[in-house]
Amino acid sequence: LAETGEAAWLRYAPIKDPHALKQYASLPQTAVSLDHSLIASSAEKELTRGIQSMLARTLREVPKLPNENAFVLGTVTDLRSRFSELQSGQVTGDGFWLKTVHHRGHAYTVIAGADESGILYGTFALLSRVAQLQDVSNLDDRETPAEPIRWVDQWDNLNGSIERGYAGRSIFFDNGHVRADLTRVNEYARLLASVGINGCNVNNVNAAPDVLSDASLKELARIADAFRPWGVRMALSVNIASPQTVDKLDTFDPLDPRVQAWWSSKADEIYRLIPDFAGFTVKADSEGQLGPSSYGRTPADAANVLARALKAHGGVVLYRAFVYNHHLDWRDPKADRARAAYDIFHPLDGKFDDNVVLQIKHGPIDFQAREPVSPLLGGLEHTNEAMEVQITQEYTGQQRHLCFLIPMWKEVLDFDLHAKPAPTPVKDILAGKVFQRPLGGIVGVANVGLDANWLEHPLAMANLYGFGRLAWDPDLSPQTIAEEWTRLTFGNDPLVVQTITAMQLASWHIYESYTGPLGAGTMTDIIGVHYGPGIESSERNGWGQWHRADHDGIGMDRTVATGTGYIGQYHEPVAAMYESLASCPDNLLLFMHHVSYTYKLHSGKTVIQHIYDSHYEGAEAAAHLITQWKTLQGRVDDERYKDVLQRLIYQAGHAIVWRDAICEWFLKTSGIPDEKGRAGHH
Ligand code: GCW
Repeated sequence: LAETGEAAWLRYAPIKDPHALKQYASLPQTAVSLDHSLIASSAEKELTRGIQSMLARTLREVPKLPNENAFVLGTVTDLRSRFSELQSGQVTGDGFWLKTVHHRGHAYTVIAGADESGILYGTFALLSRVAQLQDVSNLDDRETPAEPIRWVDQWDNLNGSIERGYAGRSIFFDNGHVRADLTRVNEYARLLASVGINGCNVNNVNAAPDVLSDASLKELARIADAFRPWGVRMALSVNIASPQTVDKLDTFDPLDPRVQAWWSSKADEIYRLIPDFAGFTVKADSEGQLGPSSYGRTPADAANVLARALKAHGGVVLYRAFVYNHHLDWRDPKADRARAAYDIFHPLDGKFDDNVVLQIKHGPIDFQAREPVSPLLGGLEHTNEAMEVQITQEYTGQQRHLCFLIPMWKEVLDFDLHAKPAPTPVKDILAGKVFQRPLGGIVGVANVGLDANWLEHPLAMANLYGFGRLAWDPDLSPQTIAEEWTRLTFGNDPLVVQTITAMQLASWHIYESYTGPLGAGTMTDIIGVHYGPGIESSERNGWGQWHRADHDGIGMDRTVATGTGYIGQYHEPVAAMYESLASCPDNLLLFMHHVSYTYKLHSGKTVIQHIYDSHYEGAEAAAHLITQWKTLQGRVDDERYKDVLQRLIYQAGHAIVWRDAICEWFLKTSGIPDEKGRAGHH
């Protein structure tokens, strides 16, 4: 398994380096878990498995604290009574404390969790350090996750297909049913747990109504069973019309008492089958899904009914703010899809119950290669928030192009929305620190599939890994995350670590350069697959992903002065920065303003010349990825070497297709030649 993709970053490759082996020789030979929960027992088994695989040593698992060096697993509360070293020091949430404790002449490597999950997370953290050849002989590390909601969503359909999934069929469903064999589901939960993810919504947000039928809930409970040993709680996407579609009520009006009673008894039924059920995700009044607007009710009315049904059981509702009119009038210069989430949800601030969380996409449109931070993230003071990001690369190359998204998410997490006079970066808002919210977090749409690599491209797994790491600790740097992932996935050879890290860190910028300029959006096919160049497809239709490029200029005027007014949804001084051409950053210029092709950027180039240059540079940089990868021949196993190589060759070719499609289109449309004479000469 170690060489195949299935193991992902949990390869636990045998450590051969003599110096490292010596360093670990003094690690205990014995392990004891003083906690007897299911999750702690997974932790103990994982520890044994990892040590066996990396150090070829079989741990003796004993029932009581032994009179010899040992790994000791337990909750902080339990272990405090035994080890005075753990008396002071706080660990909360699902956090852990790794500590080397000297007691009665023995050295104990203590893995203490704030709760059972913390024991498991601490175990994975310790094994990760060994895999990265770090010193673990004198530990004293306390970690607490930044936020309570660290979920992945899967857009899996019950027929086994996955909406915007690029790595094969569903690991959960086939042919209308939960699969008989859930081995991969168990493996997936283990991977998720290893980076601290504690929830997984398993079905498409475009939810099939019969998900909540009695028969399907019984099947779904098996998935929750497979998740449970890893502390991953299952959530479900629900269709707001379910009372009508599942049980033939003549209404799904959230304010109708019969509808409310229906949701409560449904919740009771779910918790009888799945005691640790996490909650519901709701996509309503969006892209054809029914919603409360059918009865003139608000999203808060709908969310609260579900929330009240789940509350006594400890469940939450993640209500998606991705609500917009996809039949906008493209002739109307004031129409603007980017405004929708804020316009709809800002007025409802304070109307949602405490176990409702608004799930807000990180940008105001839809996971483009470049977007500003959603102003709604800074526009709610009395509402819990979770930010939604997309691990599956819908608009960012569909796992056929390398695009490491951690730097993008990190920019968003660090962005100060100035929601208060003191700094209010998005990460603090999500953590509930800015407005003292009880809940909050981050949700990544993962869409792994049955493909052996989970995400198809071996290097794409860094996005899933990094998502979990950032959800746990948004202060980690993209560089650290890329290095960790590379060491765990490809080993500790310094050239391998350096090269893959450099490739990953450059990849988003490279992809952005050959696909879409200056914040105009990814110039892809908008109507169907969202793949490959499709410059005109975003225009003259109601989807609202317009760039408005014509003969004279390009860009959406979103200013308050002359445009759609979108910029007014930001607090000052963010609004002023975007409103003025003088201070608007180049990389978002065309998102915020409509300018002529000859407009001069801060960089000194004209917009049109920037379009030509960036696309040529991007395609060249994509070709350079191949050169970089080739330096690793013989240093990574052949199978993955060849696999990645052929994908990079494809990407470089497709980057040329993108470059030429975009440059030729702008050449024809603007009539302004490329001053370097390249565009139009292929
Ligand atoms: O990005 C768009 C996708 C849809 C998706 C929708 C959403 C699940 O193209 O496929 O539907 O967003 O997030 O709801």
